[in-house]
Amino acid sequence: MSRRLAEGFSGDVAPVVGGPVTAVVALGANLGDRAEALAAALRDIARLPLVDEVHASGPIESVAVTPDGPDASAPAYLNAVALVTTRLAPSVLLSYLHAIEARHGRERRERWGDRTLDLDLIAYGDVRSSDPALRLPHPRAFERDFVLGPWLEVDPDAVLPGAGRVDELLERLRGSS
Ligand code: PH2
Ligand code: MG
Ligand code: MG
Repeated sequence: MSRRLAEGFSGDVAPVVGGPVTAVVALGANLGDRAEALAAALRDIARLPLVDEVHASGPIESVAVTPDGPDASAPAYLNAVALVTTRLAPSVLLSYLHAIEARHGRERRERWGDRTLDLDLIAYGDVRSSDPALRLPHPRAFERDFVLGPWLEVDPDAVLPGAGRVDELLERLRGSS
């Protein structure tokens, strides 16, 4: 039962006790065969237990964003977003995402460094959490066009919990750049 899955889960994220929830997962890669890494990750996510559906955007190419801003001299990213309908509790889904990253050769080295695969949990239904182990929604999603753009493609009415409609956030972001 989904209620049992949530046992032992600590933090202020509500565990899953009801039906499936739509989670938003951002995918990114800027090293190796980027398209294959994203496609393989989507296949892996679809095969997870308690995942019913995966609806992915097409891939987009984007300039690498570093702590110092966009860096056109770094390898470019391929990014995509997937809507994942699941009864996995958010912390469990996140653990699976980390396991998929590891299977695809991801090493956790420098923050925001180049990577073969990055899977970020952007939102989980309308849950909001300040737990440092899993902040929801993702605290930087609102300022990342490579997340908001593909998200809008798969859900034109998407809302980022606590921040507003994704189409409006994207418009504001593009207007300010
Ligand atoms: N991910 C990062 C850092 N910078 N830049 C782009 N364009 N796309 C990303 O997915 C990305 C990034 C850290 O997760
Ligand atoms: Mg990331
Ligand atoms: Mg990440």
